[in-house]
This record gives sequence, C-alpha cells and structure tokens, in this order.
Amino acid sequence: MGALRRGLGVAAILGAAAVATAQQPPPQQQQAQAQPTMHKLVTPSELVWGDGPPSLPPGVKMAVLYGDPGKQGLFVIRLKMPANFKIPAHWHPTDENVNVISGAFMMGMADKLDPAKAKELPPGGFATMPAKTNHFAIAKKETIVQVTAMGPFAITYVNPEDDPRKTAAATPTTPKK
Ligand SMILES: [Cu+2]
Repeated sequence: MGALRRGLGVAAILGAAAVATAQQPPPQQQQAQAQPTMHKLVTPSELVWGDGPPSLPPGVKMAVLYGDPGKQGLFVIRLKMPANFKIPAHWHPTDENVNVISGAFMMGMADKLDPAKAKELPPGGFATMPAKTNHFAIAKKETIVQVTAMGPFAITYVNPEDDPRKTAAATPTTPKK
C-alpha cells in the first residue's frame, strides 16, 4: 500500500512537471526569440503600407512584416515599386535576401546600374546579395519584393550623388524629420 501511494505521488509530480514544461517553451526556443514575438497571420491585403525609407529613391512603399529594419536583428519587409523604378548601385552591411512576390525585378552585381548586367527575376525568384557587395536593381513593372536581412538596414550608394538623402538635404524646403 505504502509503495502504491509513493507510486501515485511520483506520477502526480511527473504530471505536474509535464504541465509546467508544456506551458513554457524550452530554453533554446526562448533564446532564439530575442524580442517577445506575437503570432501573426496576415493576408496580402492586410499589409500596412507606408512610405519607403529616405535611403531609397522616392516612389517606393514599404510594409514591415517582422522585426524593425531600423534596429539590430532580423527583419522582413516588403517593398512595392512602380514600373521603371531604379535603385542605383549600392551595398549593405549585411547579406540581403530578396524574394520576388509580384512583377519583375531585375538585379545585377556591378558598380553601376547596367540593365545589360541584370538578371530578370519573376515572382518566386530569389536573390542573395552578400554584405558589402555592389549591386543594383530595376523594377521592370510594378513590383513587390520581400527583403529579409539583419538590421539595421543601411544602404551606401557607390556614387554618393545617387543617394536620395543627399538630394533631400540639398532641398531647403524639405522639412527635417
Ligand atoms: Cu540592395
């Protein structure tokens, strides 16, 4: 009888332990989530589009899907560009992973924007631009791409004259943000 009681007691403790571990993610999973993450289920039409960053030529729209491109850590954004939108040759401090969602995105590795050196990526196409590697892009028609990278998202143009921030700063009527 005593042995049975002890057995039941152990089972109860084990049961309680199982419940406790079920409620908390394992330690390695907690570590992987540097910031508390809420689940998210969004349809394309539910994305919230705003103006693109001032580091990109005007006309681009941006939706943040995950993280914060302005902060340290992984982020996922979408960029919507009008037809014929050009991003002159530039580089990033971290690898840039690009998924083409819609439209036609032409990308190439060169020190200057050159359509002859670009490869056209249709929806479903993918590109990785390694950190500190010069590349450029052209949206052949209205195009949406998804960019996954480690933030903060920074862009350095090969030719400083191409930097839209420079143009904005040179215009006295542009209010400072
Ligand atoms: Cu880039």
